[in-house]
Amino acid sequence: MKRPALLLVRLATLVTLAVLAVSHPAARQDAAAQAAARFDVRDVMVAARDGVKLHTKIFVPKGTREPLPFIFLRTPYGVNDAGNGFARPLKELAAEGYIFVFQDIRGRFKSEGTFVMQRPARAPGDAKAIDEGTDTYDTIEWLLKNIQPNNGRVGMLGVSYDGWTTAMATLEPHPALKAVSPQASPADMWLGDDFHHNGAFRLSYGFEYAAMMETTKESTNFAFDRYDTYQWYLALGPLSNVNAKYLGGKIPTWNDYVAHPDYDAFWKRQTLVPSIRDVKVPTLSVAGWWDQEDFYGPMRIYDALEKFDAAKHLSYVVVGPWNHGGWNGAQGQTLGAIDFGSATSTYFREQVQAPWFAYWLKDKGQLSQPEALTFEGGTNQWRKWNAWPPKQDTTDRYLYFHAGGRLSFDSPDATAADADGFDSYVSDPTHPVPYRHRPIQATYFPGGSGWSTWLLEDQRFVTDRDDVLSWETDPLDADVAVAGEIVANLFASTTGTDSDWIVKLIDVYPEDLPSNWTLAGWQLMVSNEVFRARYLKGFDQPAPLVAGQVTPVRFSLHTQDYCFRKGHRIMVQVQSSWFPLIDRNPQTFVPNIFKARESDYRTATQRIYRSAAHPSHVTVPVVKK
Ligand code: PG9
Repeated sequence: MKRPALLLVRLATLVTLAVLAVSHPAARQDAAAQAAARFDVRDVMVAARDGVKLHTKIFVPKGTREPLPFIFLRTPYGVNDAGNGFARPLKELAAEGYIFVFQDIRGRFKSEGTFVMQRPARAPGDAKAIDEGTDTYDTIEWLLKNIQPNNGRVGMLGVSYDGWTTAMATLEPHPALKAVSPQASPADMWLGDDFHHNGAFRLSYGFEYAAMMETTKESTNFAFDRYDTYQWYLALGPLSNVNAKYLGGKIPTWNDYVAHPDYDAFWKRQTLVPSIRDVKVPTLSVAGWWDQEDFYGPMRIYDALEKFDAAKHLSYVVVGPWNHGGWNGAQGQTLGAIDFGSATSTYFREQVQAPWFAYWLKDKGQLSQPEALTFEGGTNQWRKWNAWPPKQDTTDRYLYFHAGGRLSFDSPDATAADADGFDSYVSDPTHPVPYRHRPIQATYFPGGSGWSTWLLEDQRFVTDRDDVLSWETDPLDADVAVAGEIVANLFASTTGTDSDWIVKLIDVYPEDLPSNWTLAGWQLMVSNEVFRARYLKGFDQPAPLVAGQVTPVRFSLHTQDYCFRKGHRIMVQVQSSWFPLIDRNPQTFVPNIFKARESDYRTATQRIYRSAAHPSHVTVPVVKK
C-alpha cells in the first residue's frame, strides 16, 4: 500500500560533489557570475563512439594565449552549477590556469543513454563495448581537436562517484591523460564501500542512494514520513517490504541487491580492482580517515596500483582527518567535535593537489610528494612514509579483552580473573543498536543530517546498553601511536545460526580535561568494521553457523594513523547491530536475507571469549620509538 506522505519528491541532492561547493542560491548566482566573468563558457553535446551524446560544460579562461592543459571531471550529479566550484574547491587549480571540463555521465541529467550504477569495465579484448573509460576517451579525443589553445594534456580528479569515473579512465587511458587523482573512489561495493561491508548490507545508504539515483534522471530524494529514520526502518520490517511497499520493483540497483545477496559474479564484475593491471597514469589516491562512505575503495585502489609501481613510482596516497570529500571543505581544521589543529583541507589543496597537477600537466616545480602522506590524529601532524601501510616502522601488538571490562597488552593467561572466559549479551532484532544518536535524519536530509560526521560521534550514547560490550585500558602512561592495519580477532559464539559482529576501536579522552570540557570522557571511534558471519567460509559461500560453537572471526578494521595520547584510554566495543546503517541480521540462517520473513528474525545470546584458549583481541601496529 502506498502512503501519500511517502511520495517521492525532487530535491537537489546534497551528495558530496566537488563542483557543488556553494549551496546557497544567492551565493550560487554570485559564483556563476564570477565564473562567467573569468571564463568563456560553452555547453556542448559530445558524441561517444556509439553515437550517444554526452552533455559537457567547458570553461576556457578568458584571454588565454598560452596553450593550457585540461582538468576534466565526470559526474552523475549534474554539471549545471559546475562554475560554482571555482570559488572552492577548484580555487587553487583555477588560479594556476586550466581549461575546465565537466560532463554528465551517460544517462544522467542532460546526457543521453542509459545510466547503469557503476557500469563495469568492459572485458579485455571486447573492443566494441563501451564503459565509462571509453566515454572519457572519446571526450578527450574531441576536446583535443575542438577546444583551443590546449597543450595536449589532460588531468582528471573527483570525489566518490566522480573519483570512480576518474579511476575508470585510467584502465585503458587516452594517451593525453597525464595525471589523475581519484578521491574517495569506491572499489568494491560488496566488500567495503557504499552498499555492503564484508557482506553486511548498508541498508540506509543502499536504499536511499539507489532511490535517489534511479527514480528520475536527475536526483530525487526518497521522502520519508518521519524525521527519525531509525523508526522508519524498524517499522519497515523485513527487507522484502521495500519493493512490496515502496519501490515496486522499479529501482534496478535495489533489485540487484535482492538478486545478488552474496559475492557472486555480478559484484565481482563490478569491482574495478581486477582491471587494475598496471599504473598507466600518475595517480594520487586520496582518502579520509573518517569517511562515512568510501574509505575501503581509495585504499584498495592504492594497494592494487602498488603491485605494479615498484619501479615506476607513479602511485601515491594521501589520507587526512576528513569525512567523505572533506578535503574540499573550507578549512578542514575541525570535523564534528574534534579539532585537528590546522587547516588540513587548505593545506591539501594548496600544497599537494595543486602542485601535483602543475607538475604533470605544466612541467612546473619538482615532485616532492612522499609515497604516503598521512595525518596522525591525536598528535595532529602530517607524517611521511615510504610505504603504506608502513613496513619497517611498526610492531604488531595485541590488545586483549579481560574480565571486568579491562583491555591490556597482556595475554589472558596472565590473569586469574579471566578464568570465567567470556562476556555475553542478548542481541534482539526488535531493539537494534543505533549506529548514531537518534534522531537519525535521512542521509541527504535537506535540513542537515548527522550522516556526514557520525563516525566521530561520542560512543557514550551506546556504551551503557546491555547489548554493547566494552573493554578499556587504564589511562596510558605514554603515547601509543599506531600506523597501519588494525585487525579484529574475535572468538565468538551465538545461539543463532547467523550473526553480525561489529568491532570498534575507540580513543577515550580523559575525564579531567579543563582545556576543553566538551570533550571530557569523549569516546572517539578510530577504527571500526562489521562482519556478517554467514560468510566466514567465503564471501561467495554463505553457510549457517553452528549454534553455541566458539568460532574465530578475524577481519580488518582497515589502516589508521593515530596516536592515543598519554592519559587517554584505549577502548574496544563489540556489538551485533548497527541500525539502520546495517540491516538487521535475522540471526537465523536463511538463504537470502533480502527475502527473510519477520518470523526469521530472532533474539540470540552472544558470547565473546577472553580466555587463554580463546583470547579475543585487536591487533594494532604500534609505531617504533
Ligand atoms: N558515495 C557515493 C557513491 C559513489 C559511487 C557509487 C555509489 C555511491 C558518492 O558520494 O558519490
